[in-house]
Amino acid sequence: MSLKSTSKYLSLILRHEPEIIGITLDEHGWAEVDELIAGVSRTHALTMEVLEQIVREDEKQRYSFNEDKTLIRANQGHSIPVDVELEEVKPPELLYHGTGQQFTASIDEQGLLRMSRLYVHLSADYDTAKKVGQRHGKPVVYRVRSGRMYADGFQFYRSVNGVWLTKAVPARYLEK
Ligand code: HQG
Repeated sequence: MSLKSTSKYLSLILRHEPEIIGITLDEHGWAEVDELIAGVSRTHALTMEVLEQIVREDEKQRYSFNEDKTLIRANQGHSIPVDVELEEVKPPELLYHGTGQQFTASIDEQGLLRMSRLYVHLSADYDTAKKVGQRHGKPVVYRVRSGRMYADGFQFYRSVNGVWLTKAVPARYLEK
């Protein structure tokens, strides 16, 4: 089993379905490291050393340990309602959102909705957004006029791994 597939499985557990290995997350999204390793290692080779390597080397820095490494959580991307203590910050003038061509008619009408996640996910750069879009098919990148949204009172958050989050983006702030 590759580290990548183990990491994907960790995302599923720590963002969406901890119950598949019989664990729960606390209100801040933390899982007990011991319980996580015990649950995951039933199907994926996982030791503390491997978990530390994943947290350290993950290309998007998706996970964090607490100080004494007894707890672990995903930094963003959740569908279950947890409060990962996101930092509310003033966004840059523009942010980017990549999606699949097939969603654009709906997005042009409704704006960006959070769908199954807690927030709409935005990127600081075009290339990252394009890669996110490719996950959904033929990629389309929207420019989000985040500076204007902020001036209009919308709140933005930046996760510790640098992903920008907001509750929704009305269509009037989008450009293709
Ligand atoms: C689309 C990955 C129709 C939205 C990435 C997206 C990201 C609409 C899809 C993170 C819509 C939801 C999140 C509307 C939005 N009508 N479709 N009104 N509004 N959509 O996977 O942003 O690798 O939940 O455009 O890198 O693709 O997992 O969100 O295409 O940061 O760490 O609905 O997940 O990170 O898809 O991806 P998702 P996303 P990881």
